[in-house]
Formats: sequence, structure tokens, C-alpha cells
Amino acid sequence: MYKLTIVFIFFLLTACSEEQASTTTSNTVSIENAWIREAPPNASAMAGYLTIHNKTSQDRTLTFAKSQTFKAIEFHRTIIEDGMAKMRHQNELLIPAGTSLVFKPGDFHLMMMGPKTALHKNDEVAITLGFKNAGVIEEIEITLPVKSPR
Ligand SMILES: [Cu+2]
Repeated sequence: MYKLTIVFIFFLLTACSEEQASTTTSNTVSIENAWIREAPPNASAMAGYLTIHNKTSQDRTLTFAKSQTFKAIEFHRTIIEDGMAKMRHQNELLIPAGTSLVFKPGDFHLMMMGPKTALHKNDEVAITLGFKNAGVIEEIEITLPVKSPR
């Protein structure tokens, strides 16, 4: 029931915020600036970015992401090692109370693997994020538009 309420609020917000940057708010975390980097139609993976705000007084841990549109979604971080950019898999990501976690090019990103359909600019992809707090998993659904980087 709790999850259903969150999803419902999200749809209400998106329905009337065409002009604004899309922001998903629940009574736990809020998400903004979510987007997927446009890639060639045959790309085996795509990168997704977003900002997660945890304005609550309790820590949250991002534990999974999933989507019907991709075979799997992992959390990665790009790091520079010996002058080379490498991607490190992150099992889960802690978002301490009162802080934000930013996924951006050259840093944390959603590694969205195995797109099941060719995605083009302006397509929208629904994904579900799972957050853990004191052993309870909360799922939040968001949509990410496909964009070309500025
Ligand atoms: Cu990656």
C-alpha cells in the first residue's frame, strides 16, 4: 500500500510538470535531473544519471535498480587510475541523512546493460530504484528521458 501511494504521487507530479525539471518526491528521498545518455542503436549498454536527495533524518542505502527495458542495471563509478578511466562496480550506495548523491558523467552512473529495444533521443524509460532503511526496502519508480549530452 505504501509503495502504491508513492507511485501514485509520482504520476500526479509528472502529469502536471511538463515544463519543469522532473522531480520525484516521496516522504523519504527525492530524485531530480534523471536522464540517460543517448547511444548508438546497437550499444550494449547505456549510462544513466540522476541526483538523489535524502532530506530525512535517517540514512538510506540505494540497493538496486531495475527496468523492463534493460536486462540489468548496475551502479558504477568512473575513476582515474594510472591515467586511465576505469569503471568500478558499486554493490550499494549509502546516502547519509541530509545529503545528496549525484550520478554524473565521469563519476557515479547507472550502467544500464542490454537494452531490450533501440532507444532514441526523447524516449522515456521507467526504472525502479530500491532504497533500504532499517531492513525495509522502499521502491521508487522514476522515468528517465534519453538525451544527448550538452
Ligand atoms: Cu559503467
